[in-house]
Amino acid sequence: MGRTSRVIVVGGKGTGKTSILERAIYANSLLEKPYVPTLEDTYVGIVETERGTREKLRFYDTAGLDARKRSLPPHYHTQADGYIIVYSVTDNISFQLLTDIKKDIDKNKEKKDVPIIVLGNKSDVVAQNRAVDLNTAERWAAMERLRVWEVNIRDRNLLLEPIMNLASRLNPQPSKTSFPQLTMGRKSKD
Ligand SMILES: Nc1nc2c(ncn2[C@@H]2O[C@H](COP(=O)(O)OP(=O)(O)O)[C@@H](O)[C@H]2O)c(=O)[nH]1
Ligand SMILES: [Mg+2]
Repeated sequence: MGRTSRVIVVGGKGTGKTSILERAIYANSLLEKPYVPTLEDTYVGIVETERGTREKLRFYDTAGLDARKRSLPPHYHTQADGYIIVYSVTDNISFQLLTDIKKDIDKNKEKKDVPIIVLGNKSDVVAQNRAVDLNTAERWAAMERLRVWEVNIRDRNLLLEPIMNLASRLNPQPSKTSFPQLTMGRKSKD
């Protein structure tokens, strides 16, 4: 296990950022609980990666954004090793915020290649309440070279897969294959 990676969780108010963390990290469900807006909280979790290693992640749960407050305080970006961007599939405004959120991340990040996952939360109620279709979300994500997962907090496994994907990209293993390819691929003439 390497050092603890810092993951910023960002998105519109009420999209389920806190619920996702409570569910994914502690297996708690906030579904029936009264809504409490978050000021700021952190969660520490050990996440298994696709390589079978374990990584320690500290998640920064942020106060939600809205049409008037469209960006995070800058100190979050200087701390970030990765991001979870959350919108709600039931709330088109929360989806529209993604463009600004992504721009803000790009602008504030000197370090290239910060892994980002996009979660379209509340997929349990799409039958009655869908406001953002998956195609639209995927088209936007493809343009930004991101991947989007529709999730909900009833199904914890749905949450763990994208978080595992993020953890796997946070601490990439030094590649064992690229070095031999580099040295053996082309021979110099002399
Ligand atoms: N149906 C449904 N409701 C959810 C889901 N996730 C969160 N919620 C509800 O959405 C509201 C806002 O959740 P919260 O986690 O506080 O949102 P935050 O402001 O982004 O942290 C709460 O009433 C949650 O119970 C979900 O996956 N499905
Ligand atoms: Mg919250």
